[in-house]
Amino acid sequence: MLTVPEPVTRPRRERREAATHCPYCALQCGMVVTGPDARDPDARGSDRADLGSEQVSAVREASVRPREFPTNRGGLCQKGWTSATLLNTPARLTTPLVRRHRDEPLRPASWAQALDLVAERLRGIQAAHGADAVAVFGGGGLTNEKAYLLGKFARVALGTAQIDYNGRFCMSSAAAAGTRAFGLDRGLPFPVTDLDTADAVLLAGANVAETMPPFTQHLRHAADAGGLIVVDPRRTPTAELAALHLRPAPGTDLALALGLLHVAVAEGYLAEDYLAERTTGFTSAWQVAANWWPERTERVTGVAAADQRRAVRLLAEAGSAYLLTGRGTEQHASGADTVSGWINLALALGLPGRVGSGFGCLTGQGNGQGGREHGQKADQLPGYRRIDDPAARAHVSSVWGVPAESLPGPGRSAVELLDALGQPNGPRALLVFGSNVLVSAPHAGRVADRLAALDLLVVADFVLSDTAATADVVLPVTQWAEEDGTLTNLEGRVLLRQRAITPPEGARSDLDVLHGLATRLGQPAERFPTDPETVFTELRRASAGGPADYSGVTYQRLRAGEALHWPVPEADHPGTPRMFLDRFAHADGRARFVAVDHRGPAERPDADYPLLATTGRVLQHYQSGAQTRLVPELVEAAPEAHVEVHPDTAARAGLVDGDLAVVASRRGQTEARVRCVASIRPDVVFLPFHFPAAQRANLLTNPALDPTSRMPEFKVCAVRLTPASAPTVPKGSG
Ligand SMILES: Nc1nc2c(c(=O)[nH]1)N[C@H]1C(S)=C(S)[C@@H](COP(=O)(O)OP(=O)(O)OC[C@H]3O[C@@H](n4cnc5c(=O)[nH]c(N)nc54)[C@H](O)[C@@H]3O)O[C@H]1N2
Ligand SMILES: Nc1nc2c(c(=O)[nH]1)N[C@H]1C(S)=C(S)[C@@H](COP(=O)(O)OP(=O)(O)OC[C@H]3O[C@@H](n4cnc5c(=O)[nH]c(N)nc54)[C@H](O)[C@@H]3O)O[C@H]1N2
Ligand SMILES: [Mo]
Repeated sequence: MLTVPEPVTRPRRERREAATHCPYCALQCGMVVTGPDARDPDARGSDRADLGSEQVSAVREASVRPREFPTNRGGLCQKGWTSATLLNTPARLTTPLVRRHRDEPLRPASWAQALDLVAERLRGIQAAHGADAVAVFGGGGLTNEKAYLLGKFARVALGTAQIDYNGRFCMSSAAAAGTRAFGLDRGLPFPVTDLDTADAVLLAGANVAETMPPFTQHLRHAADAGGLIVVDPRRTPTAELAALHLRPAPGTDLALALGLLHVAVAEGYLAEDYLAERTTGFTSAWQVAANWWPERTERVTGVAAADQRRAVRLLAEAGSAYLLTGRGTEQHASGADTVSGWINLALALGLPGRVGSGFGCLTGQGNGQGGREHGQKADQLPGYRRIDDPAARAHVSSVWGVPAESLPGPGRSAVELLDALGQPNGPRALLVFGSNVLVSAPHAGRVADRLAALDLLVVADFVLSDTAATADVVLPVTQWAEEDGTLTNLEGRVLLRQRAITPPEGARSDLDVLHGLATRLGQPAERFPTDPETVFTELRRASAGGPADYSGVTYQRLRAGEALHWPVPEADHPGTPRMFLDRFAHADGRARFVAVDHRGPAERPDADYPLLATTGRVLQHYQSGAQTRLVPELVEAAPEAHVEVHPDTAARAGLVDGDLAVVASRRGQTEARVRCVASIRPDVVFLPFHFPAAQRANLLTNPALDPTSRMPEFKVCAVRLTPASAPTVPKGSG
């Protein structure tokens, strides 16, 4: 595999450059950041009066350019190209903010005041209500070091079981299904460059042309070979690249996967030798799929039987075929079973665990993979260990120097945690690191009520996110290009993001914040190191022997450009770019078929709410938009929420393209500009979730949870569409 050595950080006059990676998604595109050097007096912003304003910005402003790296090959998307804007933004937080009462404005405070206040309030709340009265919410954008120390902080400094993170909104269903089938969850168990020679790729619910644009390079061969299949209710830019676009109704993917398995068996494509040697459980999975005749599948999903057959033939007759899933197929109350349905199909065709074919789930956030391995998850200890496993507790507690009995057990999952805030027996304080739940959590109106019921909300962020704006204490932290840290990208490759520029005065790293709070809560200083490499060295020990074993990864090896995909169990281990080639991770070495059946969405349309709403992303904005809504080029291209509607559906609602509509569900309503799209299913509308306040798509969404993964159903709820009656927002504004 192509590996590009990471150029060593080197001074270049008063500017310096660092080879690093993009702040946004899990593709972690290679880029170079150029910025003011710590050693450059002009860069510190003090004596600038003698410089003209152009000179000032030339010295102070950071910039980015792409570099060659296997995931992006010198490409970047619009968010990547504009990512330096946030390093230079006037909206940057540089001082802690505090308020004593919710009706007061946030006021600047010193770090000592802010941390003293938080520690004192946390101690008081825990003394009165117990350790679990304080909760922690993390994020998949945090580096491995931060995610690890956050989990340790919760379990050791706070002694609370109540920690979970936004990956519960993102990767949990994929992770649950992967673990169930293969014994281990690594989103892609092969490097993305393996896709470069694929003849057929089925993408279920992933719109990579907008969510990971440079990734589409890896699909070119399959697209040119006429083997790209996209499963999406909308004709997305990704579907435009495909030879075959299947448009199931939202929430019916499992029926489709069962139907395709039926066709594969009926048409004689079953990989019998592979099944016998490498899998168990086919018979029970087949008992379900046997009932999913193509015609029945067509009635439930809307995908024509002929297209189902074509899809199976394209996959089965390709020399090299892959099946990949994204959030479209996963973010459902039956998401884990749906992914199992796709895995069953991949196993039946003999794809996983072979060179030149495979199954994978596309991880979303920058550290969506590493973020789900190192203990910020409610049921987890570092190294992807289970917190209810006595051996795991013994190992990790010995690394942490605490008694195993002192570690709490599993806590509430993200949606359940948010739902319990301020309730009797629920947490009364919440610390948020790396998430903007007021915009991104389902049933956002309810989340706002729960946050308001807290005694204490503390948010660490580098900008005043929507959630931070409602907090009692806001702690200003450093961001990607201002600090070192490792991330694990969508192919399980551990990367070093290097510090390129000096943080603004006043901002502290998340590691510093955790250290400051932990010591104030009585922890020994050395238990919460602030140096990322020191934390990583401890993480390696904590992960040793676990499923996600990082023991052999070092900053030195990463700086030298080694391509280390976990597990890396020893110092001289070359890493594991391809997993499962000899055996799967279950004790018997075999992959499991899981017998799953279609259930359909948790909420159905009716006369009052006749349409199905689904939600997702646009190219220009990232997640809750806290970051990208501060980048002028991106705001100009995508200024406000829109709703994609079939022209006939719009006409029936009395709407035309460009009108402002109210979209209402059983939980709330939101406003969005109508965008008529002839290629969307007439029974479906689509809204991006990146926009704030009254434009939040999550005012609509259903917090129904998957029983296994506890992931909410972001991708389908019943809605109605009406014109925004009075001109609440003047047309054309935004
Ligand atoms: N521009 C941009 N890029 C991003 C992000 C971002 O916010 N903005 N976020 C990053 C993160 S964290 C993630 S998780 C990834 C997500 O990446 P994707 O999974 O590609 O993104 P989504 O837009 O959420 O969903 C993909 C598609 O699912 C479709 N869909 C909706 N309902 C269904 C359904 O029932 N079945 C099927 N088969 N499809 C359905 C939607 O129409 C949508 O086109 O993107 C990453 N990259
Ligand atoms: N309706 C709907 N809702 C969705 C989805 C959907 O498809 N539809 N997708 C879901 C998915 S897949 C995801 S991943 C979530 C994501 O949604 P969120 O969890 O809200 O993610 P972000 O918007 O990235 O928020 C991250 C926040 O943390 C800050 N931040 C970034 N890096 C750091 C750091 O290192 N330290 C600290 N302290 N702060 C940092 C950012 O400035 C930002 O304010 O949204 C989910 N919500
Ligand atoms: Mo995500």
